[in-house]
Amino acid sequence: MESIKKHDAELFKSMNLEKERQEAHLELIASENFVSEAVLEAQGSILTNKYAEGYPNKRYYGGCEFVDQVEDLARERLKKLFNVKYVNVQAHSGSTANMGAYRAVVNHGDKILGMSLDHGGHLTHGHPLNFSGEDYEFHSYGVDSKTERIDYDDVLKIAQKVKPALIVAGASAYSREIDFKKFREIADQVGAKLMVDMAHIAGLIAAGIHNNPCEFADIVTSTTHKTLRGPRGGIILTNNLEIYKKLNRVVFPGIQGGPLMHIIAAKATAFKEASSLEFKAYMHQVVYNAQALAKSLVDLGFHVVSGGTDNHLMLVEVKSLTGLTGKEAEELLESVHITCNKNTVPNDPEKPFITSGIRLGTAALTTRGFKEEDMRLIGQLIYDTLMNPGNDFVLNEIKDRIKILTDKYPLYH
Ligand code: DSN
Repeated sequence: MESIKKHDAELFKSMNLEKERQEAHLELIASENFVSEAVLEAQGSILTNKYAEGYPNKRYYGGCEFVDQVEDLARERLKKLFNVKYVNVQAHSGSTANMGAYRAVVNHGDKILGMSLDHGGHLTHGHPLNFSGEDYEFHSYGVDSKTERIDYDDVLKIAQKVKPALIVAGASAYSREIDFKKFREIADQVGAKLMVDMAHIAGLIAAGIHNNPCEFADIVTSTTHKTLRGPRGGIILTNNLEIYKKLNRVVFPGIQGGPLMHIIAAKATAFKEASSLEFKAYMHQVVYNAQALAKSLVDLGFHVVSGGTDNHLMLVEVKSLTGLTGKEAEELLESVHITCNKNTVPNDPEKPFITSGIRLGTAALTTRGFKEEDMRLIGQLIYDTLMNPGNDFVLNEIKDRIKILTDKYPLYH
């Protein structure tokens, strides 16, 4: 940040504070990660200067021969990573990727069945204030009240009643492996198309830890910045040529103008990283770490939704044990440098801005090198923090323990 430091002291101050925050805090937000130097370099590169509306070899601007190479590289690597025939790497975000996917496979006003937000779904899966809830008639399925897992028989029953044109599988706060084959069978039984939003678990799928939705779904979307550990952005994948042709028109010129070529370059290098053996080992460690953290929280008396996790995240109901709402827990944890987000738990009596739970994820800390023993210690520190609101002596001790931990695993040397 040398040039920013020299030419824009005001901006540098805030950016540097954020760098220090990332270094000094335990980052447990399940949708965040720390990218490699290569991804950072690509995002900060001269590719940001180029307009390239259209697709490789069919652009609306001159001088695109080299950015064509970049986009082709990203596309080829992505296809190989998920063993899929066609991809679009231009979506600026997960949200526009989902908008593109909906427009490619259903019509305005059609019925769509997705997971309800308060059971782990996502805003773009039909929230009334989101474009998805405005443009389509959304219906929802949730998790079973006893097992707190998706009950596929129940999904089928709802699908038979609703008769949706599209079923959406995928979530932003669901800790169990999703059976995409079962979702395909349900979709086939009711004559619906199947879309999978794999944003949270894309890294696990790339590493072969969870089943690959590209084998079963008509269309698959993802962000690239969560477990996949790339730049902020979206991608869309399909094995269906007709859907692919429509999708490309829908993304450009339908939704977006010029693609962000510097971000596409960063996606390309992230896809290369994600195809390595090191990445596979990293993803396994993410899951081991999540399981160690979940177990330590359960052992300490917390209710972890569904009893544990098969992926990188968990939902922890904090209110019954600590008397704190999710909002209070988030704020208290932040005060000792543990960063996470409040989250509704299934059938939460609290409003989404208050909640009874928090969501924790291990992708970012695992990138720093944290292992299971560190996770067990973090579980204890979370417990000690939430059981001692207002006890400055204990909270300061916890802060010191966290400093030792973050110093042990430096970020960006
Ligand atoms: N906001 C993301 C998350 O935290 O899961 C989803 O887009």
